[in-house]
Amino acid sequence: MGLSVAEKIIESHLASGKMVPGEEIALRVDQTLTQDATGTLAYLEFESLGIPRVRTGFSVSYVDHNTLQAGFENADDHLFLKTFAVKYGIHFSRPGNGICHQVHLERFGRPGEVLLGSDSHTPTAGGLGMLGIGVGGLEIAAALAGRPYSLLMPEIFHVRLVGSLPPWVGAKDIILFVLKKLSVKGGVGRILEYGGPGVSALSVPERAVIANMGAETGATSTVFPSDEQTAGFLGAQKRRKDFREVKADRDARYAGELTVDLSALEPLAACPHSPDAIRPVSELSGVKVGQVCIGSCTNSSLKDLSTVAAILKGKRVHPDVSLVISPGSRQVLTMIAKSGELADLVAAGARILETACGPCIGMGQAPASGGVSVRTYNRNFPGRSGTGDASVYLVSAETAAATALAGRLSDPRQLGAAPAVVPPKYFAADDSMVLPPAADPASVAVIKGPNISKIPVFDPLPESLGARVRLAVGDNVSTDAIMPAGAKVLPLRSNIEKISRFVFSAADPEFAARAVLARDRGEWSVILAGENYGQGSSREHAALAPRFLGVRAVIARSFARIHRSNLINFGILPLRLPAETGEGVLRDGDTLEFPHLRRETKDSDAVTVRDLKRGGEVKLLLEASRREREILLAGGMLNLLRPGG
Ligand code: MIC
Ligand code: SF4
Repeated sequence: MGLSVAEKIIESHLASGKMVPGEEIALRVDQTLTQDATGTLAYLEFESLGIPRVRTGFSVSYVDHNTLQAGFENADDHLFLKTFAVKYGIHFSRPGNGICHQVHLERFGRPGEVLLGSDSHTPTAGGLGMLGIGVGGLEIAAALAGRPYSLLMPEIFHVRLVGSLPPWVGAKDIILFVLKKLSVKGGVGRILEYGGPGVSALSVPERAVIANMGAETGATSTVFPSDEQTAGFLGAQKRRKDFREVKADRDARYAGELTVDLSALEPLAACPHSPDAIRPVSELSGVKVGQVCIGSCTNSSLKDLSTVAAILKGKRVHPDVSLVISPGSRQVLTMIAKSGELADLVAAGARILETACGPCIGMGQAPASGGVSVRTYNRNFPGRSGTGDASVYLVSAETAAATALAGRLSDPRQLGAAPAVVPPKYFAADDSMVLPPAADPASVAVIKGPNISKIPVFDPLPESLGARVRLAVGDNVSTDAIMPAGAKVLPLRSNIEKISRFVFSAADPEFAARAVLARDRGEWSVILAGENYGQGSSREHAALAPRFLGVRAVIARSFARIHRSNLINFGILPLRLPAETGEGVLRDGDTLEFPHLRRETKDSDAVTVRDLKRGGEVKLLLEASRREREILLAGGMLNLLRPGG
């Protein structure tokens, strides 16, 4: 039987297991990437393993999230990351070099290989025919230690593209359409593999837009074939030698299929507050807009910015709109500077930001109170922009530019003939902002500022547990809601005690204080949730900080993939409430007992919980592999990985 692109990559990296959907497999990892907001923890975790040098083929530590440096914390983190990287054998991409996913696509990704990244948008590399998987920092630490990465074999789901994109309709509109069809949980347990006759016309940066935002469907990854487009892109990046063709066999079989007729697509927008709340832009033209943001790892390539520059050239941004643009990489910024497009953007009234994540993660440019912000980004969860009551719409670069001119959400098709943007023969390839590992590691001292604290050590799972439901939340709770980011909280990423004070702060400002008081009395906490708990970011802080506060279990209807693994890795039980158990059987404030917790975690699919006040017993589902059960019993992965663990 023929194989798909994803299966070919998986088969050639299989360290253990069988390629049967749902079975646990382990993959050899070729490359890793981290960014600063998750990287400090990943490297502190790796450090605690006592291994002198990383064992991966190629690893990069990027700095792109925390570049505001409003206090000493971020600069200290950067210094730690730099000294750590060069000492332990990791490349260091300096702040200013660009957003990890954009730079990795341009400079380091390789078709047919496996990339593990401590950021949920690592699948961006799928635009090159690479299998990129977003994971928590602990998984990176384990990969750096030379361990294969374990996951459940996903189903391979085919997204078949037919026809060709009409003028003014971009790659972003394709993925917004897919999100409309699949929803924010439709990709869970799947790899989305793109194929069909419509693929060949899409350039690598366009494919990367689609692969990037596949993360919003909950998919494990997204892959495109590696073909003539890939060869052309790598050639233009002056690294044709990295090209390898990876195509699906003609008789490849898929677990499911969605056909998208590109010719029938129109400009789309994800409306507040979810990436799957999709509507045609043409129906939203009444919406007045105060801010337009162009950039992020989704739409900040040279193609995107050249398109925006062509649209804005000789025109002025609407007087009620603040237009901010962050180029995705130093390469992109250099090229638009040389071509004069940067001058066109500035002349039109754009505010140019650093090549970094910036407003996408709430690092500056929070919208006005009750404001409407239109962004080319990938997430519009409530509060993520830094303004609790702002409304954020996600659109293509074309729609964003048209909107910046009109002052209201605007269908770019009204602008007349679409600009023709020709890809460059060669990109301005320059890796001088990427520091290689030190030739003499012993001469490098790792520098840790005062905000960089030790990773807390947690106890193993007890025989039985008394706990209270400390918070009840609804469906699709994102990691932004559990552990907010933004300019105030991000600088605390290297200090678990300090950052834990912000856990669930938007839903319940008193949550952390109550949980700590209870923890210190010896009473554990449980979170009660609905479907798709923990969607979004890979930040393991959303598991580690609650665990620090005394959360020992989350009871939900279902979990997002990366967050579920993060919970297990920090010793928090992800327990599912069976479908037949009605609402209200467990409630906020309930006093619970797990009488056989350790025994059941060891080898049972059901975990018993009793409600001590109202009476009654529920069997919760624990669907975990043997490896995951061992981690839970040990009280977290670090207890197993540490020397003597
Ligand atoms: C995000 O987009 O939410 C982030 C910030 O890039 C995160 C990582 C983080 O929280 O540091 C992600 O997507 O994994
Ligand atoms: Fe950065 Fe935003 Fe991309 Fe996350 S989604 S990596 S914050 S640009």
